[in-house]
Amino acid sequence: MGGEEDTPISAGFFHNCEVRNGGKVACWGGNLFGESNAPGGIFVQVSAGLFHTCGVLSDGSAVCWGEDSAGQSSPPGGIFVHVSVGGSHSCGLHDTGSVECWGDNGEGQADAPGGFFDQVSAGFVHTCAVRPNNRHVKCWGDNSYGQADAPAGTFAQVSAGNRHSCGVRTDGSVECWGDNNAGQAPELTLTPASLPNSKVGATYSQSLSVSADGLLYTPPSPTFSVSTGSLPAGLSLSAGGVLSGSPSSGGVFNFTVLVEDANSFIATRSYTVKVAGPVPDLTGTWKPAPSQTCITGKKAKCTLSGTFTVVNQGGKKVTKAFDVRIYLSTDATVDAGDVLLQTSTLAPLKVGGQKKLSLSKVLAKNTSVVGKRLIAVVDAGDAVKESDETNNVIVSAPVP
Ligand SMILES: [Ca+2]
Ligand SMILES: [Ca+2]
Ligand SMILES: [Ca+2]
Repeated sequence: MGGEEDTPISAGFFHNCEVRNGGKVACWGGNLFGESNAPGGIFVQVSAGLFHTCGVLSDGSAVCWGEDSAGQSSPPGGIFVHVSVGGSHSCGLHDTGSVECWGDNGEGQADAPGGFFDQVSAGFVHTCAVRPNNRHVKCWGDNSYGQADAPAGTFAQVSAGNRHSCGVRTDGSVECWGDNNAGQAPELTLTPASLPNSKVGATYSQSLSVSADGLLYTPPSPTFSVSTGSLPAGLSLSAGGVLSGSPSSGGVFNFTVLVEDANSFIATRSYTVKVAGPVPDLTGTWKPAPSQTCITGKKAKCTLSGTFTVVNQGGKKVTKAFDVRIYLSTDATVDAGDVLLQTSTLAPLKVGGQKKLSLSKVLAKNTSVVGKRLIAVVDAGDAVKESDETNNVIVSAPVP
């Protein structure tokens, strides 16, 4: 059955036959009706079906064995180029170019049309053949699943199956028609349909998978690869379908993933992954360290001085206004007991940009700030998304 006529081995439903060196046919597997009891003789071709087998002898005559309840193993005379065996019927291509079928004709599967063919394939209850002049495929017999509705176009070869048919087009592509529910012509699908975006330095891990629309087909040993485009730098795709790594540069990356299974069925899908570029990172320094200067006499007073420099040490400019709050604290943490001395609103700050904040506070009489600290909170309220939010609280050394 099928398109096996050009190879020495023919796989039937339950048995297999092979033309061996010297033309002897050997069969193995099921033998319920004697379909594996190959006769002697020199064969040039053999075709195994459901419960019967036919072959072409070196003199061009057809010979069949196995079940013959519908006459499927009783070939007509004449010279054959090849034979093809189906469920309960058989067909042969004569050397004249005509196709002749025999056996069960309950669905018209043995009603070969007239005219010339150069290849014939008997399916379970239908038959397909190729016209030599225009390479058109003609099918006849059971069409319950559309298996006899051959598409238009030119074909090099056709193979009739159980409830479907497949043809090799003259451009080399394979097309199948009929019942697609048994997975004989699986359409593979790559999932997910899209991939999440990422940002520079983030950990990335996404698993791709492949499935088939055929209910009975599981793609064996699928192998994933990038067929066009390029992955974000820092990411790689494993053969098992895991896209992982850490993007090292920003940009928009378009690429196509191809998956191929052990039966050479393939699927592709195009993806776009955007990698956000570097972001701002605000921080700062207390330099020089805060100090207290006092004058004595009639106008005795003390002044607390400090200089804080805000810096954007990230890879992207700050475009939003942001607040810097400076507290006076008895310890090294910002908490409810601290005194807010100053709030400064700053914007913008380019990459590498700095802004110096000077603080000068006249202290109330009998107030001591010795041992206390100034704490700057950069981007208080978190107006700016930064690559590092942990360096936004900068504590000064204790005031001497
Ligand atoms: Ca920061
Ligand atoms: Ca505190
Ligand atoms: Ca922030």
